[in-house]
Amino acid sequence: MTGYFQDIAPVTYQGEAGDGDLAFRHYDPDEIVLGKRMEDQLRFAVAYWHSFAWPGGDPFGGQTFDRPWFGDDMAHARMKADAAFELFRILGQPFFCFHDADVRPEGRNFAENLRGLEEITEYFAGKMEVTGTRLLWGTANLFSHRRYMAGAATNPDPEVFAFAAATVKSCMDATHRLGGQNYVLWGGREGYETLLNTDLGAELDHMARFLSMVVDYKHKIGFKGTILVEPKPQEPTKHQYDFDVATCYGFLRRYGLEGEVKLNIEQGHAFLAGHSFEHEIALAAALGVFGSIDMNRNDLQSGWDTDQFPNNPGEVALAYYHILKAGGFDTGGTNFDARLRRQSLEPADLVAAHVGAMDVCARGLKAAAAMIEDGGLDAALAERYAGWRDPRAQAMLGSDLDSIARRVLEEDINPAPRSGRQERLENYVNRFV
Ligand code: XUL
Ligand code: CO
Repeated sequence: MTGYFQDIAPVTYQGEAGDGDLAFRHYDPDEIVLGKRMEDQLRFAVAYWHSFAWPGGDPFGGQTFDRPWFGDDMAHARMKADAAFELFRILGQPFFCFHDADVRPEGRNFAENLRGLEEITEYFAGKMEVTGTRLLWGTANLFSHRRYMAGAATNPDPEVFAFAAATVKSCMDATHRLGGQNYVLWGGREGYETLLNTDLGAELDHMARFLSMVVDYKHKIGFKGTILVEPKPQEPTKHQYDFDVATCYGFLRRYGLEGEVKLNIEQGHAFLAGHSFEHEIALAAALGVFGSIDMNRNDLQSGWDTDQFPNNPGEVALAYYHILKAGGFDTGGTNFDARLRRQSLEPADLVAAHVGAMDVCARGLKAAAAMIEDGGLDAALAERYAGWRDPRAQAMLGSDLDSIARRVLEEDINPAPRSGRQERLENYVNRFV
């Protein structure tokens, strides 16, 4: 116990009439939503990365947060873990996530990093056993240290590739040891700044070999979780190879990995790629590679990755609508890869950020479930595509341009445009959120 959160009591569900500052008004873990407990539909995870490791800097100023666990040794790493598990107890969310660099001190070489990671892994294992908090995913930070400034798997220096491979092996071992449900790879610096110094084709081949080795190692150690790649179009590098869902899928297909790797889709990254979050989810589901989500949005005006906690029920409702339509989460879940505003200094701010986000997601999930139960969007789709249920339309898909052209002439096919009814559908959605 660090006592960091002092007298903040575990947050409870109080319903919409609840007047507590730190209370759930929509997130009731036991409420049944489409046949499953809400907790099991949403599968919330708290991310170590922003909630405990982020110092509160921006491009114009450094650290604003003054956490007692900021310090680069094992004693501070354990204190950080104590505070993290204290927050997990207050929130009662089922999962957490971490990067290796968030949880152990930065060693002088790989051996020191490994020792720190192994030590904290055992410390986590003890705490997880007592508290019941589980690991949604583990990952390696292959982007913060200066050795990775020109990439990890795509670095022109093979020694960086080797260091990164050893690091990922150690993080997969830790994730496996802790019963992680997934292992994530976000290629923070797998991309380039200028083609003047970049062999793009070689870098893509190296990245694919790296990912294939990850898949091979998963099978070798008997890790049953899902390997997830996280798309992001730019930031930190100008051109990132994992641009969006479509790009990642093309990459996986090209290298024969589409049956082994799924995607962790982040709302803010979808915005950066010029897509809506639900587009990315629906596309991944349609391609059979939907895995998990990072539910943190960007500021729509600032145009960069602000990693805000979600605060718009309408947006998250459409995301969960597509997740539920795709059958819900399997090994994935809802991770808050989100940071506070840098002025939010009080321990209660960190609790409030998660409470609000969990409630926004719960509200969105309930709205999505209600839309599914009502069936209005399904009915509208069925009507819009009704023509394709005609056997002649189906037969056309198996024919050829010659025969289609002949039929258009013979039957004088002359289609009349029909309304897309977008406003009416938007109004329909707003009735549920
Ligand atoms: C960075 C980001 C990462 C990944 C894991 O934009 O989203 O935190 O989620 O490395
Ligand atoms: Co993320």
